[in-house]
Amino acid sequence: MLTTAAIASLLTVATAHQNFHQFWVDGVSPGYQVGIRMPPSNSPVTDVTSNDIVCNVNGAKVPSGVATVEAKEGSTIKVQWDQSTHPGPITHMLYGPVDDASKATGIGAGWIKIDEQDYVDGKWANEIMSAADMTRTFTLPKGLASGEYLLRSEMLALHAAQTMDGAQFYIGCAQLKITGTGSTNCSPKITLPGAYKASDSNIYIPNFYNGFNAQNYKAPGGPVATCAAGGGAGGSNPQPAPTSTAEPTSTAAQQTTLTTKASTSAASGPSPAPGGVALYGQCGGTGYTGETNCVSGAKCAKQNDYYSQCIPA
Ligand SMILES: [Cu+2]
Repeated sequence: MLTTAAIASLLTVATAHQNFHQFWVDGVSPGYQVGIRMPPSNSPVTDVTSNDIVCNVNGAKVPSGVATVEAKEGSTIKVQWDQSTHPGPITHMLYGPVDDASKATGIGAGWIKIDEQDYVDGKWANEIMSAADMTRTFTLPKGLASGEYLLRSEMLALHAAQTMDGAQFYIGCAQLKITGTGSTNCSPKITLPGAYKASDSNIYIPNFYNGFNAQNYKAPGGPVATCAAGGGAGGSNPQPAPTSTAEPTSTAAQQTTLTTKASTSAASGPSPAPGGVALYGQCGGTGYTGETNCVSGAKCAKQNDYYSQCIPA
């Protein structure tokens, strides 16, 4: 039986679909809907065996015509989605390296999970994101091989998961050009489509409104990857979470530093740096009013109309 509240939420959700619409790399965004393969609508994918499960409807159309945005291993990534009242997790996956992200469909093997947030302290990821302007922040793994990648952001909505094929997958893929120092082999690898089955216990949940315990819920796709070099996928994954803030491991310390840096620059905007903009910082683009000179050893390179970035000269 559905409770009155559950029925009310079913009635309101029809207008609550969502898209992944913007992201920031180390506090800098290429712009609204820039660098992302935007689907033709904000409707969900429900057939997990369809190619649409990879990068949403039309997401496998290549060349994509979408800008590829520079990042580096360990970069802090912040994604922003449209407002969502659908209960469920958010997951991030990476596919690559490939020569040209704009020509990669992402269909097949080669994905790894780098970030996941499920149900924490009585709140689903969408609620936690809602309290943070619909954003989720995580880091790219360390030790990645240089090259281009697809970054897949998935919000799985479970409000109709009590029905087979009722779970709703909202998906967006961004294109990244990542500068890395390694050739890290991360595992486990995920194949899309293929990794998800309609009957999986985290996709089809008959008792979702009747006794389901969300505490133990884990999003589809298996565990967050671990990487041979550099240790851990680098995601700010809260689950293995006997609070590690006090733990003096270098990984924890670095993640804290990165997160702090990102929120500082997001809050203060482009700051005029003495000697010029740091490597990989923004140095130009529509609407940009900050410093346009790069530090010595770097030059300002146009990514797209919205974003120029300091890259090694
Ligand atoms: Cu919806």
